[in-house]
Amino acid sequence: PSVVPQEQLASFQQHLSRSTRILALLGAGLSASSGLPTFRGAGGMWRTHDATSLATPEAFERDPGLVWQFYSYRRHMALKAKPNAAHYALAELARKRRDFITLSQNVDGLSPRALHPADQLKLLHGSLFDVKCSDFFCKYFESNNYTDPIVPALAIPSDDSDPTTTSTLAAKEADISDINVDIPELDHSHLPKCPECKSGLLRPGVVWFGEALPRHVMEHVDEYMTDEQPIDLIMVIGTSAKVYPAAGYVDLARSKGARVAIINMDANDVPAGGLQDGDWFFRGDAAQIVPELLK
Ligand code: BJW
Repeated sequence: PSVVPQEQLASFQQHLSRSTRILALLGAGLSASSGLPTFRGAGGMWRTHDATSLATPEAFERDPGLVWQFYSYRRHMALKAKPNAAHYALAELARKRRDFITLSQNVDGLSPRALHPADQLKLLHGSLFDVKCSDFFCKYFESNNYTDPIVPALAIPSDDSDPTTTSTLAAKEADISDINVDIPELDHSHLPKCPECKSGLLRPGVVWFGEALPRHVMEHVDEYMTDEQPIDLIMVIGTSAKVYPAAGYVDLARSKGARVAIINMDANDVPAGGLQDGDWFFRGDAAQIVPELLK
């Protein structure tokens, strides 16, 4: 059965069929039904830490071991997760419509794994599977590093509390996002080192608060946004739209004529400025709604 009101679905699909320049802005809610937690609201805590408080250069400076444990856990979970029907539907739309560009805030690698055409997918906040040197003066950067764990000290410990686990069975993994599971304190000697400068620590190639978004990505997005052609549609999928500059693309697209379609679980999570005439709000799980909208 359809999860989308038929009248709204028809008007959205009619507009989509007439649209040429189309954008999607993606957030963590897109991957929620693949089993990956979002940042804000329920699930936004990692141990005692607000997930966003670990996504800063200051947190890495203060305790790189803790920040690596957080990212190593997320790399592991993302590798175990599978793209959902929405990732596939967006990738399919991109293959059909070459003027459709996806701006993703997600770092989980699920859109690339759904074979979203790479030239139409802009990773605004980098990727968990990019790794770079944390030394400002060293330019070492590596993409598609799927080594899990990236160093032995970051291996997920096994869950010794599970009585069914024996040394001959595959050990059940402990959930280190839970504060009741002990994790070791890790210092520089345990963490991945830069193979180029040999002194800096490696860090995840994601964009932390206060850091600039990747230059080549920004240049491409700026070019798309400043093109004289109007933008017809922006789909805002599974994002609280509170983090800039990403959130600002909704208004920018509006100013270029775009109609806005929001797909979100939470009726209150509308972009700054609220809902406007001509917007659609499709409430529910993106993994169900997006494939239906794009059918
Ligand atoms: C579902 C669902 C289901 C759940 N189906 N829906 C202008 C104004 C004010 C502040 C600023 C500004 N410009 C810049 C700033 C500062 C800052 C900022 O924006 N702060 C705000 C918080 C106020 N921005 C920055 O610092 C950025 N850098 C910058 O501006 O640099 C300037 C500069 C220029 C030149 C030189 C130097 C500097 C960088 C921002 C980087 C954000 N990074 C993070 C971490 C990435 C790494 C990692 O993953 O760990 O990105 S923070 C985190 O938030 C992550 C996400 O991509 C991002 C957005 O979160 P998202 O995806 O929206 O997730 P949630 O959890 O918030 O929302 C989930 C949504 O899904 C909810 O709505 C749910 O309801 C919904 N949902 N299940 C459908 N099944």
